[in-house]
Formats: sequence, C-alpha cells, structure tokens
Amino acid sequence: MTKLSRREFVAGTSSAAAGLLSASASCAGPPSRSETEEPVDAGASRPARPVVVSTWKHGIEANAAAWRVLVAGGRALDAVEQGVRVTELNPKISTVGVGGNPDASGVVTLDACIMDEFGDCGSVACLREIANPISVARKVMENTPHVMLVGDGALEFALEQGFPRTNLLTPESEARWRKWKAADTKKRLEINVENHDTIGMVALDSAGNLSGACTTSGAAYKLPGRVGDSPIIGAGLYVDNDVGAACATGWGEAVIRAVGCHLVVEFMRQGQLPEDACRLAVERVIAKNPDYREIQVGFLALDKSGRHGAYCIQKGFNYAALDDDHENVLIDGEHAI
Ligand code: SD4
Repeated sequence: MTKLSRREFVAGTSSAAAGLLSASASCAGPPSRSETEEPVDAGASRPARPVVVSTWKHGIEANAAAWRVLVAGGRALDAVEQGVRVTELNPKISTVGVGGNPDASGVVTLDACIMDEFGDCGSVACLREIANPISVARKVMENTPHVMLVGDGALEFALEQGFPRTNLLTPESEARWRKWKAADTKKRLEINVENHDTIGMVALDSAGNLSGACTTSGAAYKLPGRVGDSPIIGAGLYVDNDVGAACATGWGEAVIRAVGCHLVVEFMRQGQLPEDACRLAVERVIAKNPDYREIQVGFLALDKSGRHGAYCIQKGFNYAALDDDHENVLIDGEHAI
C-alpha cells in the first residue's frame, strides 16, 4: 500500500502521484482531471472515469471491493455497498460492524446509511445483531416508504428481509469493553480522537453518477441508545448528483450540529473544490464547538468531476483513493490544528 501526504500526492513525488502534475495544486483529484475540465454531465454520452474514496486506512480494502463493481461498469450505489460491507465483516476493525466496540452496557449497536444518484436514501440506527447494516439501510431505501428505521424496529425489519442474526461482540471487543468497565471512572477511555474510525465511502461510476455509504459502531462505550451522525442523512453522508458527495468521520455530535456533509456539498455547489469545501465545513464545526481541541471531525468529498479532497480538525485523518490512473493510495487529510 502506498501512503502519501496530500502534498506529495499533488506534487507527484511518487510514481502513484506522477500523473497529478497536471492537476491543480489545490485539488487532490486524479491527474487526468484538470481544474479546467468540464464537469461530467450525468446525461453526457462521454463515459465518466470511475473513482472511489473512503475514510481511513481500512478504506484501502473497501475501495478494492468497490472498484470491482466500478470497473465492470456497475453502479456507484452497488460499489459503495459492496465496498463498506468488507469493512463491516472484518472482525479486526473495532469501529465498524462485526467486532465493533459495544456501548457502555456491552451491546454492539450499529449505525449506517446509504444514498444514491436520485437522492433516494435509507438508514438504520442502533441496530443490533446484524453484520451488514449498510445492506439493511439499502433495503429500507428500496423496500419501504421510509428513510430511517431504528432499534427493535430496524432489527425486526432486517430479520424479515432475511438477514441472519450475528453475534457482533468478538472475544477481543468484549475484552476491551471489560477492561474499560473495570477501570476507575476517571481512567475510562473517553470518546476522543482515538476511538472512532467510521468508514464513509463516496464513488463516481462510469455513467457519471455519484453514491455514498457510511457505516459504524459509533463512539466506543457510548450511552445505550446513542446515535451518532453516521446514519443521519446530511450529517454523516450526503449525495447530490448534480454537485458532489461527502462523508464524515469523528465526533458525531459535532457533525450533527453542523449538518456537516450537507454543508460540504453546499460549499461545492457554490464552486468550492472538495478540499476547500471540507475545510469550510470544519471551520464551521470549530466555530460552533468550543471544545474542538478535544475532538476529531473529518470530512471527505468527491465532486461530479471526480476531484476529491479531505479536511479535518486534528492531524491524523487519512483517506484511501482509487481511480483508473492510480493504485489504491492513502492520503493524509489537511488539518486545522
Ligand atoms: C459517531 N461519527 O458515531 C461516528 C464515529 C466515527 O470515525 O466517525 N468514527 O459519532
């Protein structure tokens, strides 16, 4: 896996980034897409060049699964669902799906949402015992008149739709939780920059359409019943097929307050490049959260032309990017502090 800082990526200091010399220095998008290139029109006859980006290091293997769908000419919606399912099923990832950190009572509850090129969307929150909440979210979108199902209702719906019950608590996640519970309250792991790593993924397919998915076990040891930003359309994920798509990671309460991903997309609608749109949204989060030094929030955006970028509060956020000119690379998000 190649890991690049965004500057290296833009400056083309590695072979993976070489083609980017033709791109603007203010954009981390693929090299073949210069700033002056016209946005892809969904109705245009010229096929778009697929691209997929997703949050954190685990985005690398998720992107690879999404890419198989995209290179076969598949729909971005299928790509993002297939991509993040890989992360949900990986028991070693302690922040998503199977093996995710439980709530304070030791129960793993999952949040996920998905959104397509038509603006259709589906979501589940506080869902127990189901390994792939993203696919349940898609069923909510496709098989119900609703957008969001939560808790017992979401579980009942998932079972009706044929999803099997799965024990999401692995021996490792249970051991971590027991350690946390046994610790003196003051030493308990706080919900901070170290214990959240949601996967958010946004993709552009060869038809020029955008979709996105976001899935998480949420903040570790959260209060039972707590729901973060990840299943909230507009907060943890937003897609506008005319403009771009964005996903979020980090302290969900701060993202919800800013309706973060909708804000990122609106900034792109106003003409901002993806990274600048993310930066402006982070600046809004900072302005509204006096405790911003204690938290992490990161946004990742992809525009209709396939350009992408990210921005976060604190150093340490990165995202995986894959298009047909590049291997799957990890890019550091620019940060505010
Ligand atoms: C939440 N935003 O539940 C999620 C957690 C997260 O990276 O993003 N982790 O608040």
